[in-house]
Amino acid sequence: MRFGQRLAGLGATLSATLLAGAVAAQDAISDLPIVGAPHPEGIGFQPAATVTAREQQWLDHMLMILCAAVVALVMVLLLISIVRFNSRANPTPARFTHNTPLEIAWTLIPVLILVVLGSFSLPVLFKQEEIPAADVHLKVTGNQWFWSYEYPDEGISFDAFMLAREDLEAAGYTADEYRLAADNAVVIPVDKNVVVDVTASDVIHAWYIPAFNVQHSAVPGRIGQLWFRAEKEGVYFGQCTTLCGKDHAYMPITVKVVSQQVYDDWVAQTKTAGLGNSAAVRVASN
Ligand SMILES: [Cu+2]
Repeated sequence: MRFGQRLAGLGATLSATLLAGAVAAQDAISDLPIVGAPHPEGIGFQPAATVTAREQQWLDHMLMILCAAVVALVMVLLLISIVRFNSRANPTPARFTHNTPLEIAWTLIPVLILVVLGSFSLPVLFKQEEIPAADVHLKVTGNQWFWSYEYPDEGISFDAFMLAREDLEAAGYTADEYRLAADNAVVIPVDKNVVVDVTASDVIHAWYIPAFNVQHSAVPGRIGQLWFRAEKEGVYFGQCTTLCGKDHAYMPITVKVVSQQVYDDWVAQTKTAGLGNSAAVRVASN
């Protein structure tokens, strides 16, 4: 009897500790700031949250400057031609057909521009394509119209459906995050290499997180790979970016980047308790 009581007491203490740990992990996950989200009337990139995103954004800005310079040069040459060589200003036009130095110049300068473009863009492209050793391995499957996630090394799997408007507040989101927030978020540790296998179960989808600048088609029967290393804790939103049917706009992606400790707690908690889905959303989605 006494032993039984002790055992019961020990069990209660253990479950209270586990519960407290689970609640702490849940609080740490739901208190994160929203970092990667679109803004009304925003036209630029979301703040880069990975090295590859920063490099790609830098490349984009550099290319914009280069393109603007080329456009400006062509416009100036056009204007000079219009003003100086119109029929009134220049009634007897020159009749030569070749100018060797000029032809060499307009061949070499574009070649030089292309070499500059290639020398900057190829390393960025290769860095994105060379998949490093994974600290966390994630498998993503696109479905009509929700995402399934699997952490093969941890034995965790769950589905993620879009949160209905009325469920946003309870899940820690505001009305602005409607169609961005999913009922279950992908949780990953900060400053760790996350390697993602991307596939689909029915039609082609695409997994895209703007702040990480990662995007990959999810093709049934094929596995694509991408990787990222998020530098800042917070919530990041993404979307399916391949038109995949009538509810394509209603399968958002929510990624939560947390500390290693919170991630470990989340893994332990999810392994034992699992993750459910919002029933209302599931019915609405099907
Ligand atoms: Cu889609």
